[in-house]
Amino acid sequence: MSVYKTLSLALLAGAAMVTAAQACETTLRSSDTHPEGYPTVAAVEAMGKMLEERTNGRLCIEVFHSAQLGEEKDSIEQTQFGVIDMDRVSLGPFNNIIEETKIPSLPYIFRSVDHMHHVMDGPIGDEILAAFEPHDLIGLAFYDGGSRSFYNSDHPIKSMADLKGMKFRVMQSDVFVDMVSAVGANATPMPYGEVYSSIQTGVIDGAENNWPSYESSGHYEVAKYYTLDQHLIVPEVLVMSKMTWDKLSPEDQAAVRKAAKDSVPVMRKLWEEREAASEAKVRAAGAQVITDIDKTPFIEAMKPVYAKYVTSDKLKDMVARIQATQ
Ligand code: GTR
Repeated sequence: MSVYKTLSLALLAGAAMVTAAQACETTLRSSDTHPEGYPTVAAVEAMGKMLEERTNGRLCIEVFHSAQLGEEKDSIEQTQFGVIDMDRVSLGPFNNIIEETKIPSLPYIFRSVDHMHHVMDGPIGDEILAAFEPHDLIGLAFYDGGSRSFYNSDHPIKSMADLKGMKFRVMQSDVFVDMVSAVGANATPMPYGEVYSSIQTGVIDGAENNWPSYESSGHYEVAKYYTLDQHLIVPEVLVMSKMTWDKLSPEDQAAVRKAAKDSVPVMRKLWEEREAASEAKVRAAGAQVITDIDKTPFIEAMKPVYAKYVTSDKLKDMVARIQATQ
């Protein structure tokens, strides 16, 4: 192909991109801590495509992945202030702000991922989404975060006793600090982006997360002992800034809500595939996975966390309804 032809093709492609971008009247900026291709990032991109089509280009979404707009705690504040339009975050970093989010963040509250889906897809999920509004955020949809387990750089954890005195990074939430103390270890809350180097330099012994995060963050390279104790099944959430929301017409608000809900099955499918792929990748890279772990001592030891955080009648009722959900 001649240089001239290559150049003109490139110019044409550029022109097409400009037209596509210009076709969007409003581009919503959405934050995510994960890299391109991660299920949460891909799901919000899929939502953006649906929204663009359904609003005839009135609304588009641009996902800023890899924490380009900041770590989760900061991105939440920026979203409350309307600097960021949308944010895809774990429920964990909301725990210290919105009390309802503490309940699905309790250790072993869900019996399985299916149980979590039944709860979060129903009225309890709706109540939790509604709890965001007084905090200048609109709760749009829940995504999957699988189950989280402990991993570390030092030795295989085969029972609770092996955790004693170790230092684990947790998300910035008091619930998780107490959860780790309850099993005899020490918790260090810190942003996700600091975990790799903190393990590498020995500031902490390890952290806890699901397969896709353990893999995509590269933490398995510096902490190869992964124990499948599955202490948390914390859903993830997609929120919009109330300031952005209030600028949208009722019609566009409905379109945003619907596209967010419609992105959930897309996300779940991507999640299932990624969980399997991530597990296979870390195992092939030499991660030592301890699967035959008795969870009962962990469940028992973590019970005081419920006593500390489930104090009001409202929260007690929510826990009881979750436990009664099949
Ligand atoms: C991941 C989650 C992120 C973030 C991260 C963390 O599983 O998808 O939103 O919360 O964990 O541990 O900070």
